Amino acid sequence: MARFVQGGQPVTEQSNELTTDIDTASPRGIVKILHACDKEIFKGWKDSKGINNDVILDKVVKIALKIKEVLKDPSSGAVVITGCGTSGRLAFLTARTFNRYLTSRGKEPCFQYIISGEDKALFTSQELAEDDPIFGAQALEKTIQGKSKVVVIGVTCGLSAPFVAGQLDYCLSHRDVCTPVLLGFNPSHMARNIDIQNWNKTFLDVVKQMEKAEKSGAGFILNPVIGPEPITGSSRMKSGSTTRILLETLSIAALEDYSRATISLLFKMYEDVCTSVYKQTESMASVIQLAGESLRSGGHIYYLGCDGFGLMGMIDASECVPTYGASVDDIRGFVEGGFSVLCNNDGDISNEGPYYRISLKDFEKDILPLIGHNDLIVLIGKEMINKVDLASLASSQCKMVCMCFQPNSTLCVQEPLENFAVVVDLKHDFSTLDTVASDLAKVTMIRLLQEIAVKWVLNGVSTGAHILKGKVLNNMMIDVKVSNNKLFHRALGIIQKYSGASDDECHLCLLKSIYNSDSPSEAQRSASIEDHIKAAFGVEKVVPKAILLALSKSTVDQVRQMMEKQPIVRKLLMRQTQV
Ligand code: F1P
Repeated sequence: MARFVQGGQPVTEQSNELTTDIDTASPRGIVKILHACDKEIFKGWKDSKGINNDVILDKVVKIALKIKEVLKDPSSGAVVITGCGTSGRLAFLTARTFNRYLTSRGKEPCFQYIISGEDKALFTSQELAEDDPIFGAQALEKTIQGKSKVVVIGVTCGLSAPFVAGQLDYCLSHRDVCTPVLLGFNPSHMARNIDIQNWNKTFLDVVKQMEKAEKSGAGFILNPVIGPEPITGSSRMKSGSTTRILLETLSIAALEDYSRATISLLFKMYEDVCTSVYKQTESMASVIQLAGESLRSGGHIYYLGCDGFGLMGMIDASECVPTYGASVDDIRGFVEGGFSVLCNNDGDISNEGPYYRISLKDFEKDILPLIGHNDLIVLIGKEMINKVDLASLASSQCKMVCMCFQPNSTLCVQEPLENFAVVVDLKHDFSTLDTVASDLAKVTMIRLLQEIAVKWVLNGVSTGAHILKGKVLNNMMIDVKVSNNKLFHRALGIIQKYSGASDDECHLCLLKSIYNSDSPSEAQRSASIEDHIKAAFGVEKVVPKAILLALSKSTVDQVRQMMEKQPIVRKLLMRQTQV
């Protein structure tokens, strides 16, 4: 078995059998397939049982107890949630939600988040910072300075990020203060076992130490196996949703002292919301159709929302850059109030550049004058109707859709919605919460359940739109950005999958593509992965080019010309091979 292919792959990097034909499905078909895939979060995949099972419930109860101990004395403790990319963004969202929760109860906020690449990474991909364990440990040390009791939840969906490995390792050597929790979605033995630059351990080595710590209650590994992602390796999707569910459940269970039975009921509520979302098959499919048309015709998609809804939009948009090699302008999100409502570590960073201008006012100033008929506006929440300049939008002839939330199925939409091409009407009955939650917990939980509903819809929209744009082959995004160690190795796996070439040949073709050279120099060949990643920055279509090089034995220039004539990589590959 070749080194890079499926059999030896961790679950999060495998291809999901349910989605093999997602690239040729209709928008309606895409929604159905995504639902089948998301069901695995709750129902399990192969021999694994999903999240609502005894092993996971036991661990959630134990970790929640540790968090509760910290919450007893918030001034001397902290709950730190940390991660890279999507995982770091979800860490930020969770910390923000539960600090507000504590504040509204007159308590001191003590949730903290760390994201590799700092706050710029909340909105734009800064993946290289993910590969540095020492940086991770330093960021953690700074965050918990002066604290005497800390729970550190390190999120890395693939059990792979060196940044998080460094932090867990730090915790394991500061056990008097720190209780580490590793959150991810591979079985422990599938943790990444690849050398980490300037470090003497692999991620797997750290997991083994964590396993020992877990035996004495000094650490926890929370790693339900929920099956591969719908788009191979796209951990923003199922893994991201499950990260949200687990982080929120752990936090609310600690704050409200929930029993194991209540925690199980909360998981069931998330599952019910997932079902309600995908009941909107037709309207979701219509939005996907519009979104696909926009991207295909060079238009843009703009998500506009308040508070957590707006943030979900911004996060979904930012993920499309590394996932689909999209331009930052293709899909953007804006939130009412911008930085004034964010509560982020670095405050207002709008002066960092145009992509950090994130408020509705910024949208009206920077984007609205340029909106045209190819663009799609997605209002998240009916309240947005009164917050945007609908008249100007309507006169620009852009397409508009609105997502609404109905607390139960008996209410119907009253406001005039005739301006909208599609209304996604997310009906859900939250009354089960009455039996378990205090008033404050209920308000928070409803909002969180609505936010995850937004996540499912937007992930479907942006994924579907890129599929319709021709970015996905079978269920694989082949034009992946080679922007960190994990993605470098994923790139090698993709080149091998579609070319069938040997490990060495794939590696060489990747270097040829990165360095735009038929014979990379000795210095280039022997450079570190980090150097290759730096060199790949800004180089277009690195992986498709490498596949074609491996398949066709053409020169870099010839491949470049082929790609200029036929930009849709799928069609080019189909010419070379039967995929
Ligand atoms: C972290 C991450 C992903 C991102 C991309 C690169 O992954 O930044 O969020 O989408 O895949 O890696 P992980 O550490 O959570 O596995």
